[in-house]
Amino acid sequence: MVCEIAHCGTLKGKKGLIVGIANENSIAWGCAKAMRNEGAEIAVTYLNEKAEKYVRPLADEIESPIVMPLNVNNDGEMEAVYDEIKKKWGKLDFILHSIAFARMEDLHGRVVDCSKDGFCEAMDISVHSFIRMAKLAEPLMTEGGCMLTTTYYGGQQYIENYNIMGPVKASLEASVAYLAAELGPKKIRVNAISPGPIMTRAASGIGKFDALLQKAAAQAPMRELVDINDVGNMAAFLVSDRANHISGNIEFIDSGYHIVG
Ligand code: 0WD
Repeated sequence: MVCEIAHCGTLKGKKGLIVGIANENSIAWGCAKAMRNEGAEIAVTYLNEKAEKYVRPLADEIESPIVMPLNVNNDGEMEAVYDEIKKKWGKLDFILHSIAFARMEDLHGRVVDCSKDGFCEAMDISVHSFIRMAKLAEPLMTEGGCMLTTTYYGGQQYIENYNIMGPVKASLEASVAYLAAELGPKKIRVNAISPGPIMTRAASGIGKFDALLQKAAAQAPMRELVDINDVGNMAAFLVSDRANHISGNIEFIDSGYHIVG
């Protein structure tokens, strides 16, 4: 039983795929909980065998009927997930892409020093995987749908230590606009959520992340950090019919930091 608060089931009957739960601190987990609380059924993936032991108990908690491995680097794994969704559900209402990757030397180095291979790998895992997910979801979203990804303010302006992830997130945000334009006629909405800094495993790879957290807490208009439940509530709203004309947006959820940072 995951429901801690009374809910009105805004996602009752909806079926979604969430990619990017690594553990209970993941942004994707905050989204999964909030969406399940609103009545959605959720397919969950885990990166590999090592990750499975952290992800499977969480998937059980939200009664996920589909729990499968997905490393977007591995040919065929994404297709297998969508095949299973097609077989079990025959349709899909939403997807959440909440993954990113860059090699340590690129994450900690200057953009100007980034290798071609490192650049391509970061773009492939963090951006093109979203495009691939969208392509496979499109035919299953016969009654429209919503596609979400996760970005960061460092894609819009220079943020110290964000390094190669800045250009990567800029590309992800541009992809959101183009996918939204292309899929809009099929009533498929595409948006990105842009949270303020949250301590997660991926975040711990960013240099001086503590300083980023402190700065956000001190300077955001609301003087507060956001957490994965805040992001989850926003995501659950965006995939609901209540958001049915919201598309092509970068939705900040950062206590207002982006207007002062
Ligand atoms: O402050 C933050 N934490 C913010 C994160 C602020 C704004 C945006 N974001 C973004 C991240 O850039 C990312 O796109 O949110 C997304 C989710 O990140 P997260 O929740 O902060 O981090 P985490 O819990 O680590 O989940 C990301 C996961 C990976 O975890 P690990 O810890 O193993 O790096 O992305 C997955 C993996 O589970 N991932 C992959 N999944 C499939 N195939 C792959 C891959 N090749 N590589 C990483």
